[in-house]
Amino acid sequence: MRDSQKYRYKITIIGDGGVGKTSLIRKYTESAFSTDYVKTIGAQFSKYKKKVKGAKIRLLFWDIAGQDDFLFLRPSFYKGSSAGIIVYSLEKTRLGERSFENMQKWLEDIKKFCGDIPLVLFANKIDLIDEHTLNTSEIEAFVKEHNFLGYYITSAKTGKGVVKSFNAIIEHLHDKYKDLNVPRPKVKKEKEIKVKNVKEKIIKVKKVKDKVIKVR
Ligand SMILES: Nc1nc2c(ncn2[C@@H]2O[C@H](COP(=O)(O)OP(=O)(O)OP(=O)(O)O)[C@@H](O)[C@H]2O)c(=O)[nH]1
Ligand SMILES: [Mg+2]
Repeated sequence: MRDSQKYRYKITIIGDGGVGKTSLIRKYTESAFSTDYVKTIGAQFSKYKKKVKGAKIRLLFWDIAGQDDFLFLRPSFYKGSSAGIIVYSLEKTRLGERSFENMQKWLEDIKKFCGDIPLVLFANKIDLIDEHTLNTSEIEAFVKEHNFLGYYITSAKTGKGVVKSFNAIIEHLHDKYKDLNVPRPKVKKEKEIKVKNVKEKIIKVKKVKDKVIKVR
């Protein structure tokens, strides 16, 4: 398959600080996990290649810092997102509770800058609670009310739900956008034509200038 048949999607991951955004991306892209918490500064992106139904897909995961210190930078990081993942933590702590409450804020934030892009919810850190005690009715209501594609119960630590959830959103994106995603050679060709046109224009302008000079 030629380079020309690659597709590109930007997936933006948001949610409160410490819920596990960086860890989830790392688990999916590198199968690795660390218990250390290194706060993301501003944002960081990870490139990842994947094949879906024979098509080469290039993914760009934009991991947005959850801490409010970086609030002012967010609009520029959101730009061009094909889809969004909102993460909250299931842990029974203040961080966990607040991360659920703040999902509304994150949702408004991404909608403001990206419009109606496909969204999914990840309820992370399932390993920290007893799964049998998990009541999914609140999550289901939120997802339904805001028209999310769905939700996934995940753990970046054990890997539970991680591959399945990322794959699902990538496959959905590809189904939705594959016909709109312009293969690279077409883009190159258009650019070449534009450059040619610009050159021609420059030449024409020069000629006109010459004429003007001649008239003078
Ligand atoms: N037990 C458990 N810990 C997790 C899980 N996911 C992340 N953590 C831990 O939670 C802490 C925060 O994880 P990060 O991935 O850095 O969180 P973040 O959402 O990227 O945080 P910011 O960069 O500040 O926005 C780290 O200590 C991780 O090891 C999980 O599924 N289970
Ligand atoms: Mg992070």
